[in-house]
Amino acid sequence: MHTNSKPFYVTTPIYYVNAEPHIGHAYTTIVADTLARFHRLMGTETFFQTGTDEHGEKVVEAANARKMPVREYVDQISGQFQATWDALNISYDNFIRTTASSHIRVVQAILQKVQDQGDIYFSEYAGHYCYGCERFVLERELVDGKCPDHLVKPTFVKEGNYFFRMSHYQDWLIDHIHRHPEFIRPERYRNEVLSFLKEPLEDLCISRPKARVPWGIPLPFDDNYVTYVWFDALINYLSGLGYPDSPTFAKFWPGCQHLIAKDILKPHGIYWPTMLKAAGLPLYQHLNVHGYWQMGTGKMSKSLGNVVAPLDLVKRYGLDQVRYFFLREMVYGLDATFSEEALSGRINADLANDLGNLFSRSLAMVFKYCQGQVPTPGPLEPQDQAIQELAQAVWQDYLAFLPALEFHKALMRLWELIGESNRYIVLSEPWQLYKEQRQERLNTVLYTILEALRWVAALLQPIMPTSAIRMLAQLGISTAPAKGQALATLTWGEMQPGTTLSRGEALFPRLELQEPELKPAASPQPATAPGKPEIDLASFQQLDLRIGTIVRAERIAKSDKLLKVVVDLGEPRQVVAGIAQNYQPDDLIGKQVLVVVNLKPAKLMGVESHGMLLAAKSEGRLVLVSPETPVVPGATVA
Ligand code: ME8
Repeated sequence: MHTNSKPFYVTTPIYYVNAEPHIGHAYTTIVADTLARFHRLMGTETFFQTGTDEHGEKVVEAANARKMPVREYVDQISGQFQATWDALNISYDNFIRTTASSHIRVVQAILQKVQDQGDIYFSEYAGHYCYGCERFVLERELVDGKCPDHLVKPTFVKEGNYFFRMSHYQDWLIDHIHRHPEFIRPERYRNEVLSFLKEPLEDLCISRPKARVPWGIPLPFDDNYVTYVWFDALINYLSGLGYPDSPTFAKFWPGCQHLIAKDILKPHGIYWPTMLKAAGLPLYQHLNVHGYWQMGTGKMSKSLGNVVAPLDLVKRYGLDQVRYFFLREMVYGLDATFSEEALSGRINADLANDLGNLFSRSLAMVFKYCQGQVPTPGPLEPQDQAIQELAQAVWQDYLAFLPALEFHKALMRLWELIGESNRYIVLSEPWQLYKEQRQERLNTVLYTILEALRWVAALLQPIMPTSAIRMLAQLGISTAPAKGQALATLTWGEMQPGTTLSRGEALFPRLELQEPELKPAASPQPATAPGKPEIDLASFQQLDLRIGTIVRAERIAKSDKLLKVVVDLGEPRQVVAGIAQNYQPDDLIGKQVLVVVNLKPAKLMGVESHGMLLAAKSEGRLVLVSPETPVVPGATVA
């Protein structure tokens, strides 16, 4: 089968800490996460690195603008990136920061190596400097005299600096790209780099005078200068693996694949390979370049101030829903337009209708006709065989599309299996078979559907990890928490008859489209309770209410009212609840409670609270509100 034994190393760009994460960053990081999960599920040893780029003038400016010491500022924003990736279920193995001493050492070692072999020289330089790009830009790159990425006029700068003899490697690089057609992909970006290389390549200025830019890595051979931020940043891909001596470096570097958007094609497609060559190192395997998420017509970017924060989106639409949308909507390599309408449209059509309905109606039938157990199939008829064959063909294609970054195709193909399974149910009419007491035929049909669903769930694991594991669990497939179901060895017919299934909440609840905006009532309304005005439905719908299971509870020091509680809502969440006089911490473990999850975070007695537990007040006591029967943690309340 498609097992790929060469260890796989995937990287995202290390993001600048000059502003908070937005969905452009989230996209690249989710793609990397999908690839990492895919390769792990294929049985390939995998290393996934992301991180933050913390040197350079822009970062100093951003810290100054917030009146913060630079060190404190970079810690804060880097922490926000890391927390965002944790909340998005990003399974990175290493989060690298360029201010870490382990990285600084490697940058200096590489500079020294390149210097020793004569590829670095000192010279005066005058040119147009774009502070946004943090580099000298060429006249011909400007549009109307402005940098096309930052829409500002570059500044004329003249100073003595160190240069890397990049021009020396021009012919070698052109030859390498010709001989490795997939080195830079998709093809349009390979062509873009080749067309850039048709002009004579200039040497790269790799230093900044310390007097002007103190925040950087000192050159090992001249303490008056710091390293240009790109020469520093690109080396993260080596330092994160423990270059030069670590076995991790030896194992993973040959299978290195970078993910970037087209904004940083030149540093990755030209500077980086020539730097590696000069340092005597083998090149990365693939540079995988994607397009931009656009808002309306322009690129979403921090400098243009039109960004969407990933966590806001996830709070509103659900994590796996957003992950699905990103991968289904954008053709890797091309630009795509982001809108909440497109997102909610996909959620309702593809997830709630197609997949969610298929899953819930199938499970409902197994409960109704087979006591919730996987039935034993009888002899197969052609239409059963057709589903099995389709599943196998879809799987094969999926295994080819995913590593080729053709996520939209992989998902379209998978949705063919979902569509066909829905049609198969309609044509096979299980309800009729039940009425006619054709139990064996009914069993075969239901078994076929359950197997198809198992394949769908297994193949969705890299893209929608939480939902896929939840589906597999409901299908009675127990997977070790961090492992999931292997993809290389999927075999039809492995579901064991007699296995008990479990029903749960709708996987992907339908969204109410065009929610009316929350507006204050035009005229005063009769009060329903003292001090509480009547509210309209839209106001109520602003509340995000969920059921969660308490997994930890403890007293808060010096408080006789407050307990610190951790609730499992599909993900853990800490809430401070004023119920210490009515509940012992130990009695709460395993209890399901009603939680307001979109309450603004607050600090109570110095402890952070992200939500509120709801309790009835009755005769001076607080009684927690719980669902009538247990439900899946994270279930919404409507
Ligand atoms: O360039 N659409 O960091 P950065 C899609 N520190 N992806 C987008 C995007 C958009 N509208 N906006 C940003 C840097 N991205 C350097 C990298 S690497 C050695 C140093 C994503 O914070 C995309 O991956 O500006 C893009 O390449 C990256 O964020 C730029 O991040």
